Amino acid sequence: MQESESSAEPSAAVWRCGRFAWGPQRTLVMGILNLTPDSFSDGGRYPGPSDAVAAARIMIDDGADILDLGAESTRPGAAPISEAEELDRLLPVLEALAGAPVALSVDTRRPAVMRAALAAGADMINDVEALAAPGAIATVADSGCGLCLMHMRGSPLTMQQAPAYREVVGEVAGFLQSRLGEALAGGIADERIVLDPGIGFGKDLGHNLALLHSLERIAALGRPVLVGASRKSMLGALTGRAVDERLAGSIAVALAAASRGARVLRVHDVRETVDALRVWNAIEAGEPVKHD
Ligand code: HH2
Repeated sequence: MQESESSAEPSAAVWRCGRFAWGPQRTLVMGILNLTPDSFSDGGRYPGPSDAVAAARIMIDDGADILDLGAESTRPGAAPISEAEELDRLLPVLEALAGAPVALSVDTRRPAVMRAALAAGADMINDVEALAAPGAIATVADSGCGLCLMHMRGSPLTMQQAPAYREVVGEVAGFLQSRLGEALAGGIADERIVLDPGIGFGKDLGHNLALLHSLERIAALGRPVLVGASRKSMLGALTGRAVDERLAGSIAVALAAASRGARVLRVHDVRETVDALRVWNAIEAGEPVKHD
């Protein structure tokens, strides 16, 4: 296991993720690698596995800590694909990247895909359904993989149809606490888990802003928090910019999230986010921060 940071941390502060373990000293960057024809921002960008692997290598050079491979779009309105199709898109790329010097995460909701991904060398499972599928918890329990439990209201097909909450932060925190409890009861060590409020998953602009504003309440659940807001429609609503013009907005939300305790940022623009975090981290520390 590569200990990227000091192992003298209290255990609640450590996040164990397959071959890696990180303390809270610096915010981690997760680069998005969508192997889909229809993702909202980068769908269809990589015609074949070798194109995706080349893009992954660039993100690694740019300073990503984690790569998140997604073979099924979960954008609002996206229809599910078959398990065979998901595996066909995912495995050639994952196998080509096995052993890479970054954690390899797989964004999936299906236990069979989780199992195949772990066998092919994945360090992490990122599940937008927080391991709700029957058998999902048992599938990952015995591995040492990192796990992201995310909040979503409804399914990608329907989630943006008038989402409503009484008090969005409390409800999202309550959901994540309950899924964390289920995972622990299923034999998963808490130090493997990160929690994600699920920006844009069954939330309108007000809900997303409330969650980001009060991110500390999610962090108060005691696990590292992951935030994925890169290029999302909330940034379009705030700036009027098209998807491919949301870099500045994405950096702003990344730094705001980091300043409120996010430990992992899921982003399309790795190089720019890493640069922004290096500057922000150094100012927070009052001195340059070592980057390994
Ligand atoms: N957002 C997307 C997909 N997976 N996983 C986590 N943990 N958090 C997120 O916010 C999140 C996620 C949607 O973004 P993207 O992958 O860019 O698009 P698509 O779902 O269309 O592939």
